[in-house]
Amino acid sequence: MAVTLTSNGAAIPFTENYFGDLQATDRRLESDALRARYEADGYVLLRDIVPVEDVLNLREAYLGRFAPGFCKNGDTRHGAFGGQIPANLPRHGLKGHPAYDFVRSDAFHAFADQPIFKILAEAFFDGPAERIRRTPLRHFVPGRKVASRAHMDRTYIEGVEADIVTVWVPLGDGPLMAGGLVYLEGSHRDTALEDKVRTGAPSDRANDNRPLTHDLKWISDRTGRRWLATDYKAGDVVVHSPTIVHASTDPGDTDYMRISTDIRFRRKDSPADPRWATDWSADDGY
Ligand SMILES: O=C(O)CCC(=O)C(=O)O
Repeated sequence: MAVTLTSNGAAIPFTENYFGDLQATDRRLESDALRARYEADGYVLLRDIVPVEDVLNLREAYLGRFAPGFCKNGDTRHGAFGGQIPANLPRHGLKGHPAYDFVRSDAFHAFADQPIFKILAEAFFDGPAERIRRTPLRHFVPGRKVASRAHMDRTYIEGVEADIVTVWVPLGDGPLMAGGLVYLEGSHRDTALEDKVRTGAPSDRANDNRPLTHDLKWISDRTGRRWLATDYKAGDVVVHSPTIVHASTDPGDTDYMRISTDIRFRRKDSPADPRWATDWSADDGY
């Protein structure tokens, strides 16, 4: 039977017209070869690059900040949703929500500051990199039709495209059915893309014109491009360009919670966007 996915409630058939495979790159490649893949594809998926234990320790440390009952069977390391959201829990990432304090914790900063991410960024810049402090934590709870809308990072952060890179890190496994990140194939090279999609795009956010659309099928039809998807595993990372369009699907028939973070770098001698110089909160407006 054909599977239909949704993203923010908008349906997209899970067929080969709309989806292809996000291809992993061999992590043993030299920097030049990694850079060539990044330039050609707009992303590089590297499997097994962060020790799984480190990723699961961070997942557990974050989910351990929620009230008992939030995780199924109290298992904060696995992190299936237990079905109970505390009545007084603020919206994700606002002051008082665990994500707000967590991105300010030593454990989170130590994770983001581990050398491998900077080494990767420097390989893509072919020069020194500096980590950008504002580091969002994403957390999607099954049963809700809430996902990342189709967007490009360059809409949100100032800087020349070649001077910014995002390392997207799933904090745990990230099966597509739990709402993993998907990339619009070849969109980073499509200089006319915004012109094509800025007019007439369906939007579920009348007051925010930064996302391109929440309707992944519409943008695929409009651009003739497929979404590239994969089942991520703890330890994987995707390094992506600020010009590639990406989004996520709603959690499907699973109780596993998708949690991830976006660790960003800028070329060391490039101008810094001052709005990104402090820790993330969901209402900081960027
Ligand atoms: O993890 C996600 O769903 C999307 C994160 C993202 O694309 C972003 O922060 O730019």
